[in-house]
Amino acid sequence: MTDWKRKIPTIMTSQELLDKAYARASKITVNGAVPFDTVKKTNIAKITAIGDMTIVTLLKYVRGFPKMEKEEDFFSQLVDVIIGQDKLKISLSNVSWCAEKCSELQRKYLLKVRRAPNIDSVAKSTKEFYGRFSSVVKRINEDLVFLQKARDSLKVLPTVDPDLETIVIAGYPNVGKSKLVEKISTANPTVASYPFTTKGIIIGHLTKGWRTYQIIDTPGLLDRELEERNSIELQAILALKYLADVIVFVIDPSESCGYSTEKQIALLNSVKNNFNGIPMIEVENKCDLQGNFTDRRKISGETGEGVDEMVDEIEKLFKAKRLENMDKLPE
Ligand SMILES: Nc1nc2c(ncn2[C@@H]2O[C@H](COP(=O)(O)OP(=O)(O)OP(=O)(O)O)[C@@H](O)[C@H]2O)c(=O)[nH]1
Ligand SMILES: [Mg+2]
Repeated sequence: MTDWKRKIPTIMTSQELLDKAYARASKITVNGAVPFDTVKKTNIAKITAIGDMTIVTLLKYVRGFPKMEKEEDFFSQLVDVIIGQDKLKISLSNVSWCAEKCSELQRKYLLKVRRAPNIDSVAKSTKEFYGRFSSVVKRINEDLVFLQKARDSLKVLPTVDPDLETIVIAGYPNVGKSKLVEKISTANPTVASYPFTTKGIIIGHLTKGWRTYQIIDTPGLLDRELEERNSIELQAILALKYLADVIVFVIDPSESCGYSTEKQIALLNSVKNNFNGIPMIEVENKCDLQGNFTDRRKISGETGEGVDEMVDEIEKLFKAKRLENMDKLPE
């Protein structure tokens, strides 16, 4: 699933597909015993090549796009936000239809040409094949153009691994989310683009024993209350729900982030409501500074204070979650 983005081929337009197939076919000659034989064999080879090439390419397009069967899935949600799942499904099914039609035409005209009694009749049938084939391929041009756009949009989706246990770090800007990801990551975090934000999301990995957790921070995503966002952007944010196994909500009681504690707590409540069911740890960061700290877990991404203990708590939540999932397994 993770590398499907690389598998989607460049999608040609109808005209490009036809030009390519016809150019290839124009180079084909097959020698026969007599001129009639030569013409017939050559045209049979051309029809075969044009059909095969186009069908193979179209089917490659259909297979290249990820199957979005599970709606409750991070990628499906994002695909829906960015390009619309329904539109994608319709275009892909039109491309399949076209491949099927091409195959029908190829079979039909190979038979016609094989049975043609003379050179004129071979030429006539071949010409007819070119005409009908072109028109079938041209009918899906809009779908091909759409798929090419979809491909470009999908390429900017974040490269996250949906199979890894994932910690999502949320909170207002400047509260120290990125610094925290950096602090607890075993390797340097990478930046991946995320729809509707100019900033990317930061992805880190934390390896503990033989387990690797994925840590994702949400810069610029949660800086306004969820209720205020437009629905498209909101959907993109909520897609994180399908990825998050544990949420760490970071509060900055020093308020050096520029937001009051009150505002931060309001966002915390809104995240709680929208991501309900996902275990959440609330931490107060920047404990090396002065502020209205409460009895929540205190940490400092700067000095590292309290960070190991926080990671222990995260691991405990994962353990509990795994046990819970084991209970759900069929007997
Ligand atoms: N004193 C102190 N400063 C911190 C701490 N954690 C982060 N900072 C500082 O706070 C500022 C913001 O930190 P970031 O990690 O970039 O914050 P962020 O939440 O990722 O911000 P956005 O990406 O804009 O949402 C930086 O100047 C950090 O150096 C901390 O524990 N103590
Ligand atoms: Mg950040």
